[in-house]
Amino acid sequence: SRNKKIESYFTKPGVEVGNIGLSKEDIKTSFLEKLFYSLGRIPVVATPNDLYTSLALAVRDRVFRKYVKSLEQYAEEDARGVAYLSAEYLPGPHLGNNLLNLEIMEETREALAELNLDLEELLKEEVEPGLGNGGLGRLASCYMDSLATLGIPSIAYGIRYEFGIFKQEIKEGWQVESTDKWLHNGNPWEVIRPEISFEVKFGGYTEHTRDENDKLHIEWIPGSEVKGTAYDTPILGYQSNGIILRLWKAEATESFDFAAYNLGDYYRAVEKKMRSENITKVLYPNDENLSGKELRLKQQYFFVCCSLQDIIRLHLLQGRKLESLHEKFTIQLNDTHPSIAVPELMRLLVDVYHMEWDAAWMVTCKTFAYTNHTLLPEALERWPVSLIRNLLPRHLEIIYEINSRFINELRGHNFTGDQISRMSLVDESGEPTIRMAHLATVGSYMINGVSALHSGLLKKQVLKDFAELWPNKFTNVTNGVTHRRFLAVSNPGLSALLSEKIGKDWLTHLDKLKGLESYSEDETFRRKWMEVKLENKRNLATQIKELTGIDINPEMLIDVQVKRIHEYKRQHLKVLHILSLYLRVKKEKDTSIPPTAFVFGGKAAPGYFMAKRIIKLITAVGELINNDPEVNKILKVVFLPNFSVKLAQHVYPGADLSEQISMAGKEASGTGNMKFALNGALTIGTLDGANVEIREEVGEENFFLFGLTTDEVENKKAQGYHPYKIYAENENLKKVMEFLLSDELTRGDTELFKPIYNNLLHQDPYLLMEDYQSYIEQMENVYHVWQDREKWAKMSILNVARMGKFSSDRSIQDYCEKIWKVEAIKV
Ligand code: NBX
Repeated sequence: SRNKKIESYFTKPGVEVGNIGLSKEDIKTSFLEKLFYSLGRIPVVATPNDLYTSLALAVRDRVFRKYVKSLEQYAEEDARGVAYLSAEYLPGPHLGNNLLNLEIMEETREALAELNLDLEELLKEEVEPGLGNGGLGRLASCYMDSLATLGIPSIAYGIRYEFGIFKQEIKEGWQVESTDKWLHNGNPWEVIRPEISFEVKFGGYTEHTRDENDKLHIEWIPGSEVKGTAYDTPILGYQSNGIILRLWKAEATESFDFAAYNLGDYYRAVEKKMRSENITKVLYPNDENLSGKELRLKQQYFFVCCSLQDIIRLHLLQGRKLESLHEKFTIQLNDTHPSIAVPELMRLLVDVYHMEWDAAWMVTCKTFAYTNHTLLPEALERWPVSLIRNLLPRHLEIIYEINSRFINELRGHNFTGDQISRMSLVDESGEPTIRMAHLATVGSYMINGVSALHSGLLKKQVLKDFAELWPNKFTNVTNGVTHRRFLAVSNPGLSALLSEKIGKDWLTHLDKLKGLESYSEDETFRRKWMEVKLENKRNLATQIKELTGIDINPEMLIDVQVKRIHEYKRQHLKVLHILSLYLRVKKEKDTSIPPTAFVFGGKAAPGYFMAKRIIKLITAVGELINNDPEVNKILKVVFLPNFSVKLAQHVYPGADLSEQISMAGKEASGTGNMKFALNGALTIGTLDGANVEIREEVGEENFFLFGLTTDEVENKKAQGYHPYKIYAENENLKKVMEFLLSDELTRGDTELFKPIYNNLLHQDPYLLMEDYQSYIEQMENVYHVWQDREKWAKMSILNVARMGKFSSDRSIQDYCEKIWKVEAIKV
């Protein structure tokens, strides 16, 4: 009501505040205004970053115009909404995507051209927020895109890491890490919201007292406090309004500044300030669990605590009661990273808002839903009880209370003692730890895996007992990717060809791609298809040259494996295949192999010894092959440094072959597999994760399958697996393996690849030896089909035509229907 006068300007029909038009002239004017008046720059001294920032600010105004409208609408409709809690996001560059969503890509290109500027050059200037490790963080961002496009009332919460995932350089073939200073040039896409800030407590102890009615009151007396402040980034949808990505930054609380009445206290206050800010300093670059890292638990609690306080604020702001929280909000936990939210919501409801335990537990269990992203035992989060006791003493009490009530329930259901100790939230087999997956499962109304296979295994392995207890709480939502970023923005050539044939509806309804199927029989269309691919391959070759200095002939088969480096993902299986080809060319003088460029990319966790060695292996093989004139016309090996969303957008469109070769049962879903196929690459892969469903959709005749199935893997391991035997009986494999130790490859450092060699020969937990022959044979088949380009093109077209299922729009619709029961708001 205070701002009624201002509001009248905003809501007057047909009246816009400021210049936010979408014509070429409007964009040009805004761009110049931003350059002169927001940055205070004259053209002669404007840097490329100034020009980029001016354009970004001009676009941001238009994004906010839409976002503000959607806010109004949500408030009016009092709709049920989603809060998405994720410790990681990988949005990728914002500018190009926002131009697409606003449908002003061409107008902007022309406006800049009239100023003698090149849009592509400005797009290159953007530094992306690397606030995640890989698939899980990127998935969260794909989901933001679809939530916005579909008009689902939602808000995404996370952490504003000052330093994101490390920058990877390759020095003498090894990965070298340096800090990612993504905020160095400022960030035109975010707005600080100083008024949206909350206090977060840590440490201390709890005090239990009884009042005159013998009611128990529990107070948490913290040892320290920090403040979390909101930084908002609008995420626009296609032809629709946006949603907010709200990231929390840690700061010192005011009270510490005020306490500084003398010099000694002043310095102590400053020190405290620095310690507080540490919480959101840096992303842990591990895509596995790092048990016992106190700062990591602090990060998790910090962002969960701020987010829940914000959700409660929004709920109460609408004049509602906390008893109805679950009716207005559903909170999605992106893996267990935010699962401390379960006891935290209980604490807020019971201790702060004085709700009875049972009522609070009812609200809590109806509010949360949990997505699991991994079955790897080493990746499941567990926190030592001692650590939680020190950092979050009240939460430990609440977890114990939840657990004891849960165990009572199990006793009522006649679960055996064995089952109960398996299911307990507390693992007491060694140092007592809290199993966060169990906590998330007990505290949620729904639990989902991320592909059909993975969701099935979740019920058979990790959460077996829970699935027996609550069969209806388990479901599957197969992952998806935003085809707007990963096709429309990143592959304009293919997009134009698609739209020319089937119209533009695929941008919002990816299943419209089905309309392409018949064109696979059309020779002219196939030619155009291959021309577009070749152009994309040229572009990729240029990128490769710029980043590595290596020349790739774009006519080669471009065979790509980009993803985090992990033994289960088996980058080293690909290396064994490359070495087998090398030995064929070199020793057998076989020149019949079709020219192929093998492209790798991905980061290794800095403390993951084997993964770093695998990078060194790839680059050593590259050195050997790329510099050997006898081989390098036929084979090339490239390791692309610092794989990121930005780089990925160049890679997927230029790939012919997509490598999805994890050991069956290990990759929860994979999402790169979808991005490749969507851009017309064919897949060689195992029956793992979403590969299974991709193959189902595109047809088995259009997918190169190899390797053991999940069941076969299990049986093999149960029977006792002997990799050495397989090696000893396969002459070709033996030669390849011995080559790992050769002077040619190691340049005399015989120890260099021994750890990999020994591991494969004697343990081989991911069955490379077992799957080797099947892989080599399927690669021969790939080459066979590649020789027939017409057939390849047909398969490529059919792959794209049948990828409709893998849009994140479909995934979000699944979440809405199967889990959230939330409906879109029409705008
Ligand atoms: O999540 C990935 C899975 O490995 C993929 O199969 C799946 O497609 C993707 C999306 O569902 N998991 C993943 O990326 N995990 C992490 O990045 C991660 C980060 C921090 C951490 C543990 C895992 N502590």
